[in-house]
Amino acid sequence: MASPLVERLAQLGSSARTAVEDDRGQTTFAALTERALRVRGALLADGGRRGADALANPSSLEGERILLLVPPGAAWVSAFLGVLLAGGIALPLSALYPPAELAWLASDAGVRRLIVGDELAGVAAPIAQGRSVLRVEDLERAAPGPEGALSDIAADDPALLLYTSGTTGKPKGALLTHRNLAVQAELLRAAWGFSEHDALLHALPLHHLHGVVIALMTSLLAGSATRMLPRFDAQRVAAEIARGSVTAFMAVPTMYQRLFEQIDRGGAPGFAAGAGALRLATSGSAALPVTLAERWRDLTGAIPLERFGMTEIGVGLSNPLDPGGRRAGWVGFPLPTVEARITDDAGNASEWAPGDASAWAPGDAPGEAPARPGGAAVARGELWIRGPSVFKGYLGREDATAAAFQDGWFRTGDVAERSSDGRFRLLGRTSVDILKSGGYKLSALEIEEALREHGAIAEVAVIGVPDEAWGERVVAVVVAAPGREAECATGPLRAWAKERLAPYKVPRESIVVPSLPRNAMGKVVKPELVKAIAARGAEGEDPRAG
Ligand code: MLC
Ligand code: AMP
Repeated sequence: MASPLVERLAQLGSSARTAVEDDRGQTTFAALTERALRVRGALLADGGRRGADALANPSSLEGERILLLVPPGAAWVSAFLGVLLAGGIALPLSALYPPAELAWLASDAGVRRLIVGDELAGVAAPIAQGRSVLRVEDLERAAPGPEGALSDIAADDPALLLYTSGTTGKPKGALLTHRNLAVQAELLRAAWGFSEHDALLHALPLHHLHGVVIALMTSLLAGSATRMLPRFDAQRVAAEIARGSVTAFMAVPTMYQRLFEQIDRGGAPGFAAGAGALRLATSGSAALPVTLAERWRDLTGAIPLERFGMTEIGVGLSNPLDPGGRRAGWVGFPLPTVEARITDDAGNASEWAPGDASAWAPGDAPGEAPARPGGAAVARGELWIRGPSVFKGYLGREDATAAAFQDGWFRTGDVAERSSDGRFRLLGRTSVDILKSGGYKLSALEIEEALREHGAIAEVAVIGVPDEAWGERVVAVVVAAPGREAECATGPLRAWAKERLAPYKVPRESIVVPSLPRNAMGKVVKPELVKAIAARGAEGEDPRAG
């Protein structure tokens, strides 16, 4: 079967409507498609020129991973689509990553070519190391490349590689196929009522599912306009919303928190009217605190539409478009095509079939999806998901892919509860080592592994402490090598870690302790540490002391 994504892009390709608006101006679907086809042509021609690496098939990159370091905007989208249309796999990364982390990712993904925007040439330079660095501006001026071969791209060909942290030390590259992207975008278009009348305000990072797929692909494939900002900046976002030129906004809870701080500073004139006029405001990637949801409702008349997603499965559960059907603190119902299962501690499973697609027509709240025989009225346990939006596997990690699935179900590692009226809510994670800070998923083990390279650290435990602004705050609890306590204090440790880890993985605090609490097996009892450190914060002590 041919790629449904390519087919949809072809339908949009002649439209004179605005596809992307960035700080350089507006780009129509027709112009964007033309630019993407030129990128495709240049990638194929460049690939074909490289002696030993010559393409076996001159009209397909056949799954070559191409790293993108391009600022958000039309050029990012044309580079991304160009890679996909050439049969390649896009690996979009953040320019905020330090060179060491970018180099590791490029090498894990087997990257031979990078596409960079001029502004980010300096970021790309240290990781070039024998790889070719292509300027997006040059690619967009090339000839469009061989015609007709676009239909050779199959639905199950991988299109996107997103690195996600897990319970192993290093992140794993999740491969999402053309079908995954098309299904996810279509599910959300239908459930959230996107159309060519929409303009989405986009300020999410473009190296994770939320920004690339949930926001950008949904808007783009629905034929909506996407207003792309260079980065999230509360003042800028508040001004755009106040201007009333967008209809939809998607964000992580920390962004809502930042917007309220902006309002409280008196720095968001006209915001309430603009926000109230939005057709849709969604929240995801982390739990939206009920207080924030209610504050948004007081301002706009409706709580944000909260939904649950994950890199490997896309959005699985969503509150309905109809504000009356939403419930604060809950993430809603399985989307059509999504099968959900809850397995309790005793191994008892309840399963729910995909919701009735007609129940997801815009404006309607879905009805009760019947539990299969044996299904409990109220179920609580690990959430498993199955369906066509679930990813293909981790790049080069058959072991990890096999471990992530059981009987064809993807095990999310999230603990969920399903109420008797069919709604789901999340209760936490099965692993204490998976953290969420500002919507970014972090592996405590990955951060510990990096910190252990520091000569002054004898032992370390990384934990997530509940935090109003970030959801969880990353804290390193450290036993220092004798006489080297000063090097383990927050300031010096953060400076050291910033050279090695993406900024949001760097612990916000380091707490030096004489020893770590361990159980009889010698394992650090992290829940105990979290409680102790959260209590210190609550008592108003300086958590940096010690
Ligand atoms: C930035 N910093 C963070 C951080 N983001 N620290 C911890 N956690 C984070 N999430 C650091 C900065 O590096 C900086 O460090 C300091 O905090 C202050 O930075 P800032 O400029 O105030 O922050 P900002 O750059 O504005 O970032 C905040 C944010 C960002 C909320 C805009 O975190 C963000 O874009 N989050 C979205 C993450 C996301 O898209 N997740 C989706 C995953 S997919 P210093 O040292 O300089 O002070 C997924 C599936 C699904 O989860 O369901 O959606
Ligand atoms: P990621 O691996 O970065 O895609 O993050 C996916 C994880 O984010 C999920 O497994 C959940 O733990 C969390 N998540 C996403 N949406 C929500 C939500 N609405 N509420 C709580 N947690 C969420």
